[in-house]
Amino acid sequence: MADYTEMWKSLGIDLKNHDALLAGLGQAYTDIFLSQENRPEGMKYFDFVMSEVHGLRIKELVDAKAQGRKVIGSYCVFVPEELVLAVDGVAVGLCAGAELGFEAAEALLPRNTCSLIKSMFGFKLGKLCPYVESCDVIVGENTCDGKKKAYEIFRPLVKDLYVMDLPQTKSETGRLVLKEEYRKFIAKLEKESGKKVTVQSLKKGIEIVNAKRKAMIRLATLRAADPAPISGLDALLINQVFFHDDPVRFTDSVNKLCDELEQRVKDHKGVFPKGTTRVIISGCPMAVPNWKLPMLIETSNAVIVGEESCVGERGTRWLTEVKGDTVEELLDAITDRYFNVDCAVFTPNPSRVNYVKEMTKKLHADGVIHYSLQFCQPYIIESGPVEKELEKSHIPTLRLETDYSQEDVGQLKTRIEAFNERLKRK
Ligand code: BJ8
Repeated sequence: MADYTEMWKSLGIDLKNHDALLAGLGQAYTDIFLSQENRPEGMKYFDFVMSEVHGLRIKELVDAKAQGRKVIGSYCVFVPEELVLAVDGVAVGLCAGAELGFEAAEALLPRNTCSLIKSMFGFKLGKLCPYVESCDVIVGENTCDGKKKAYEIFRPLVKDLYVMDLPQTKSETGRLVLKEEYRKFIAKLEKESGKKVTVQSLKKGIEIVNAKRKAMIRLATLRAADPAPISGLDALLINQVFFHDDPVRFTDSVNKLCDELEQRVKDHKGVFPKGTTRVIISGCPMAVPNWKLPMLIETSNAVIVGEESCVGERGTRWLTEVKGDTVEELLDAITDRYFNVDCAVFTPNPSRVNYVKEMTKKLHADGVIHYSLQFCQPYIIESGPVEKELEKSHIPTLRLETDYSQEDVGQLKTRIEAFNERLKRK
């Protein structure tokens, strides 16, 4: 990586802490990703992206800002990238996947707050994340109570926090709330960027994001093959990079990788031997560099073939229909698309478990590992009924609760291995 010290300094990054972060991240990446066998050649692009995740990509953001484009950060898949692109902005997902700066975070938040929220604070308070520091606007959303209340404390810490309200029911009123929130968000984006959302710019934004999602759907579909052509770890990584990378370049790279995976499937070539136990992960999103659970699963004689998560199919499986010739009609199409997202903050939320069942069938999975972050009420509470429903449908399910620490690695590994034994006897 080139020397980006001056760029990081200009963004106000704490260089000492940041150096330690990059060193830890680099080592973890080598140990977890580069040590895998039979990786597709196409993963080299994503290895490169990760090696430059705080370098080249940040330079691109800085350059975009110099050209007058606005960088909009978010923590949730309910924030439509289409709208950001329609004002020629750059959308970045802010990751919050590491146990960093937790001490500082716990001075502002209760200890029993989920790791994702603590990490969001930790990165900001520790001045560790050049993405956060590059944002002109950070968008929060009223989803779970944890995030909703945490944003009140987060507001004074950042330059411009814009909080979007979200419905909690899939009702006609709920859809109306979402549409009005997206309308207000357009107004905010237009004000910040000085650019108008037009039919043309919105259609272009929709097409770019749809192409990105189509590539991810193609990737997800290829994972139905046995042997699995790509590891769950690599597929998760691609889902994580989805939130940071330039969307057009990303789409191109995923499609190139899929060409290679198609050939692998034809040649019956995979990352694990044919017949390896296949699992799906369902639950909370896994942000970079939260790789603990997938690493434990895939080093326990099982392969992950799908993620029912916002960093996974819940975030990518729906396209926005390009229908309508007015901004209003396109806004309706965008609202319809996002209103499908079956986050556990919705009540009731039957489509989520139904989709887990569908995924299990189409990806030929042997079982489901339900992953909740500790103190995440929506997913922990929903995990009980999800497990019941899946087991009723003869889909073995393991419920795990964890955080970003490494303390429970041994215990998790034992439970995963016991679950794999159960799947083998199925
Ligand atoms: S649409 S899943 S990205 S809200 S883990 S902070 S829920 S206490 S992340 Fe999410 Fe949007 Fe929903 Fe998806 Fe709260 Fe749970 Fe923490 Fe969470």
